[in-house]
Amino acid sequence: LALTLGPVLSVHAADAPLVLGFSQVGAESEWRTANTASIKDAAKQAGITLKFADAQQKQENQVKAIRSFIAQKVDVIAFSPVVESGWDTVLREAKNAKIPVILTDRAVNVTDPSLYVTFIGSDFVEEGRKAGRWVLDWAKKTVPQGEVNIVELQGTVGSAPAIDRKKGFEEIIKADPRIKIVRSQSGDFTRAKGKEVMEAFLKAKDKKIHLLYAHNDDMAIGAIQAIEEAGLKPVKDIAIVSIDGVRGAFEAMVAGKLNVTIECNPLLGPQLMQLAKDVKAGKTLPKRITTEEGVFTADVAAQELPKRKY
Ligand code: GZL
Repeated sequence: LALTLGPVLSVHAADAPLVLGFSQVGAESEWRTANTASIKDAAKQAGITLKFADAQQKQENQVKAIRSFIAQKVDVIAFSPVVESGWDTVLREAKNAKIPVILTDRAVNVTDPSLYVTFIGSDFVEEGRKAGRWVLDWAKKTVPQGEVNIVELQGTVGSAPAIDRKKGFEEIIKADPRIKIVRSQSGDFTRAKGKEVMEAFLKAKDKKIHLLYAHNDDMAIGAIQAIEEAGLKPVKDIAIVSIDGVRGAFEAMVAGKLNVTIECNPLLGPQLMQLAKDVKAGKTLPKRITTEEGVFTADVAAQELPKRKY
């Protein structure tokens, strides 16, 4: 009996669609919207059954979602962690349940790296460095002498992109001692919060602000509204550098309201689905997979806009 049933069972098991549980940060930005669309479309294309949970940017909701995926005995769990720390316990529960975990977009700080199989996402430190290099060049050309005061809109407190984009930027701008970050606060990656914090920066009126460094385009777009409402001109009065490369950023550059955006690719869906299949098939994967990204300045925005996929 075992002999006759064996092949049938194995054939059936091989055909059952892979079930992937995905815990998403939230819906805080254009980048996130594009990232979610890429994951959902790619699951459909790949014939993968996707269980998708939106955490509204709360870590406890991501922990709950991962526990629910474990209870449902999904084949693979993937998630974009809203913050770096606090994952050891729930990832150990997944490991004990023999469910492999793939990290996408953002990294985690865990004591035991075997708690996840691989991490696919951008190099945020390099993104910060790219922004810093653009600012060094801009400062030389635009503010030839005297102090160069920068205000910074940080991403979500404790998130890998916020920590690393700050780190990479500061590593580069220290080459020019005239350049100083005079105010820095989190705008939580959203337009609304970015506008609110920029309003506060502008009200302070203690130092002339030469440039805004925003950790994502959505906060930059919010800040542009604050700058205009304060009767100032974005780019002309306050230069603006941001990260993501979403459609809104290209439109702002075409309108002459943003200087440059550093690309951060959200279209990780197809690679994630292939990784889930590889993990299920027992393949060994590299621990870290990065995505290639560019830098887009206002002078190329109009020609690039029609080509953008997010
Ligand atoms: C970066 C991603 C960040 C984006 C923001 O990979 O984690 O989160 O830069 C998004 O737009 O909110």
